[in-house]
Amino acid sequence: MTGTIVKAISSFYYVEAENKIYETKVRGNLRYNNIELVTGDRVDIEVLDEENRKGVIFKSHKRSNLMKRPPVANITQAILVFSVKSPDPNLSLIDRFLITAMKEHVEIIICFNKIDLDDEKLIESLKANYSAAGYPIVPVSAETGYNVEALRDYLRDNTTIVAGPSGAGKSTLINQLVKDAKLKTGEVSEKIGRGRHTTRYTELIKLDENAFIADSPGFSSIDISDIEERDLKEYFPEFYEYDEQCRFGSKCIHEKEPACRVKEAVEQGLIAERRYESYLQLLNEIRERSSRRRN
Ligand SMILES: Nc1nc2c(ncn2[C@@H]2O[C@H](COP(=O)(O)OP(=O)(O)OP(=O)(O)O)[C@@H](O)[C@H]2O)c(=O)[nH]1
Ligand SMILES: [Mg+2]
Ligand SMILES: [Zn+2]
Repeated sequence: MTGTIVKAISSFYYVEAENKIYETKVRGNLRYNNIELVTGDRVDIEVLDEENRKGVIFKSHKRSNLMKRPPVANITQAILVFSVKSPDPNLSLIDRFLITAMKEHVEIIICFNKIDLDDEKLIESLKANYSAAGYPIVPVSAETGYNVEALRDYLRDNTTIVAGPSGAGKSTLINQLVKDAKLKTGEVSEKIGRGRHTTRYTELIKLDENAFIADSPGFSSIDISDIEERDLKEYFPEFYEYDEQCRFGSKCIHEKEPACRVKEAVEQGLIAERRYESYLQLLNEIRERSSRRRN
């Protein structure tokens, strides 16, 4: 039988096949290949005990993509959840996540949660940062249910990972979207202003034959060291339309070059300054890392 790993806990893999969940382990020969199976992987299993739903994985299928943070394979879409406050959104972390998701050709929806707390209308400047980049932005309150329905259409025919920092409200949101999900949620610590890492595993929930949604553990950092300096600009879609117009054309990395149309667009307010600063910061980070590697 072919199935999908819906959850991985140490050496146990829970595999959904023919609408049943089997508890499986990986057969020895597969382990020698050194492939670490993750949630979302397609696998062939042999059922050892139908009554108790136990089996063994003897083959894993080729992946269409693999994300490291959160660890998940074969997804088509990510709903990136950050709260407008409590905890405050870390913009650099948003940008890093966008890069890693784009790299794996994952569709992205940015979801700003806890709108019910947003007395200062922080959402406006958050939206302004990302509107030129073209990602869909969906403000919601997972607590009150406000605008959660706007996400539902996106789920159709997709395998969606819900990702974001601890405490942003990922599990609360999925509980609103999926009637019997009953995922555990946890309070944000007042003292440190962060979530308590309530969700421990990336877990796929089957919505129908063609749609899955996955809850995932919160993350607080994302490594982008596998991106090359000259490729970084590809991950900032709001730069594309100006790229060719720089004096150095597509060779321009929009940093210190003269007659750079991207820098001009930033000055004209066509590209969010905050995003451009983030770009420069990541550029430096990539450089520092590669010079350290050389030494
Ligand atoms: N005010 C408000 N609180 C919310 C909202 N959504 C979630 N919360 C609260 O935020 C806290 C964290 O929610 P979780 O759903 O556990 O967050 P998570 O992103 O799953 O966190 P981890 O599993 O730790 O990664 C809980 O106390 C929720 O009740 C919201 O829209 N508004
Ligand atoms: Mg959670
Ligand atoms: Zn330029």
